[in-house]
Amino acid sequence: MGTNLVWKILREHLADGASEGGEVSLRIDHTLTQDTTGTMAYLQFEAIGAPRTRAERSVSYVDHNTLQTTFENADDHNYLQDIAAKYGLLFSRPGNGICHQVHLERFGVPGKTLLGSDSHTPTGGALGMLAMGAGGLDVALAMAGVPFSIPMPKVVKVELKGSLRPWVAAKDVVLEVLRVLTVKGGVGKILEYRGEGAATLTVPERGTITNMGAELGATTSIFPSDEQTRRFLEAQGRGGDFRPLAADDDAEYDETLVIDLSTLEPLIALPHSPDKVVPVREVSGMPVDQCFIGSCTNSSYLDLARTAEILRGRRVAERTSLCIAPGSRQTFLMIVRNGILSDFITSGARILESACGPCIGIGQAPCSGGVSLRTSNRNFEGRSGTKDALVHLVSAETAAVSALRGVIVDPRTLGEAVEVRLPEKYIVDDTMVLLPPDDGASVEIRRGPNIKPLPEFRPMADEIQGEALLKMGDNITTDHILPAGSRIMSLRSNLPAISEYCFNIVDPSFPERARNAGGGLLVAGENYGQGSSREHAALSPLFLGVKAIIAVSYARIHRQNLVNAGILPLLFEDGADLEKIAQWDRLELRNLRSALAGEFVEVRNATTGAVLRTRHGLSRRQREILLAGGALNAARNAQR
Ligand code: MIC
Ligand code: SF4
Repeated sequence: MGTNLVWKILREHLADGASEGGEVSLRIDHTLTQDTTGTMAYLQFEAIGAPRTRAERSVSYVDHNTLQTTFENADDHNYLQDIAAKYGLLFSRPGNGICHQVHLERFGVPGKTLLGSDSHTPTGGALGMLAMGAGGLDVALAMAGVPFSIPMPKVVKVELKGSLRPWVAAKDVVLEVLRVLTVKGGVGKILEYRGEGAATLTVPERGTITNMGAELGATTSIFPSDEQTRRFLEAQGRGGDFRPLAADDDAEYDETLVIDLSTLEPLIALPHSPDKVVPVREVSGMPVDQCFIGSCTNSSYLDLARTAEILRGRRVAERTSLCIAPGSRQTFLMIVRNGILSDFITSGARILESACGPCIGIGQAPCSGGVSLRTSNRNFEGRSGTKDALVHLVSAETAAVSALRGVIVDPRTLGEAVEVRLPEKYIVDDTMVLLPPDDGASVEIRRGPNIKPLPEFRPMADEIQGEALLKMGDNITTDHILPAGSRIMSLRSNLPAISEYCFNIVDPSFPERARNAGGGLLVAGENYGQGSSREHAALSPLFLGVKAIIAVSYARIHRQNLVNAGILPLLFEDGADLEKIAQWDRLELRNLRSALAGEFVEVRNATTGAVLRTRHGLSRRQREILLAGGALNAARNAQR
């Protein structure tokens, strides 16, 4: 039996083979960070004490906190720029674009591993990279040369048959996958796309699909490196980076999903979850307050060129605002030079800088109760900046046609489909990427007052006692745990300040209650911590005294972030036991060191007298990290 593409790349990168506890540890070739996770990642990299990044290519991007209403963000940008110069990283300046788009265009290489402190790092899978998201500390460790571990993945063959019909987009493909698999359907899995349908999709279209694999909870998604990849890299002036890569014809997979592209129609994810997917026609006619075309999912030149074909010579509806953010400076330059920008402005669109912007609630918050149609990847409650906004996720085509009509509408109603091809040559101008000096030793690092020292990490106690400070249901997102938005996100380098917003969307009184109770535990349902890679969603609860969490299941990145922070993430042995704990119940966990050596950890509910069995499901590596009081302590101990 032959080998699938995922295992071909994994095998080339195995650090210690498959280790105990069902993990695979991998050598990492490329790393990326973005500003809102980067500051914490580099504070930790400094604490690890490595002289320079050991990755082949490390890029620090500034693309999230680009709105500078007060000093914090600009200070953080300066810190990141100096860190890059000192430690041998490329620095992509604010204005150069969204990390995933820019990495795809300028840096991604087929067959390489990429670790990024952002959950949408798997976008790189569009080029045949094995690209994974992680917390900042894991990226810092990878830069210091420490292998990165993932749970032994199940590889899913996603066989794409046929080809897309007019007006149906790559976004509709991934929305269909979300409809079928749901937001937890990808946990522990890598999706490998292949088949005749895959061959018809360009790299930017593949990028839309691999990008939203993050919403499935998948470890990553990947396409083969084929003629489409060669064309894209050559158009980027990087033909030399091309390497053909594909699964063997008789490759084995753990699971298979077949999608016939020719049967798909325009789809839409309804509020507040990316898997609440229905055909657009089912909700057509609903008035739309706002459309946003942008984000790392749908902001490529191809997306904007298609949008221009739709908008040219037409006007945006009077009660609808259309904003467009090109994903990268390259795309921006392209649309300026070929007149697309003028088409946009003439149609009444509002143009934003190349950055995450509205996707993460940094600007363009919808009106109260507003209906917003976005080409981004997440429509979690409150993420747009307006708690009661109704955010829907769609393709650029659906957003553009709906912006013209002022109501949600199936784009097929516009008539003949637009035909846009991948450019022969992209404009290449990398002057907004700064190269580090050969020796950065003398670089002085500017540290603004927003950059606060790291918290103290203490070795795990043998006994944990406390109240269940919060009891939550299924699919709690990192936006619930630590909300997005420009105000809160500017505090990412300031743990004491940002912790005041911990669980703000669930219960704003949480920080005060946690402090008054002297810390405690959290209880949750399935897929706890889905969404972002932000390790602040673990560090803030830690800062407020949370010592353990008991959940039915966890999202991969968040679970590892909890371990890295030194918070014990336990699993209910029987999901129904969730009902045996109420908020405020007093919980006791004893003899933890010996319990962790085995499989089970007993939790006593001192309020009701019930005794529950939980599992830890942790590898030896993870247990050692927890006992040391987090990954930073463990790394420091290893150096002694
Ligand atoms: C997101 O899309 O939620 C973010 C903002 O890009 C996060 C990273 C962060 O919280 O800084 C992610 O996806 O990892
Ligand atoms: Fe930025 Fe949104 Fe992409 Fe996150 S999902 S990296 S906030 S554009």
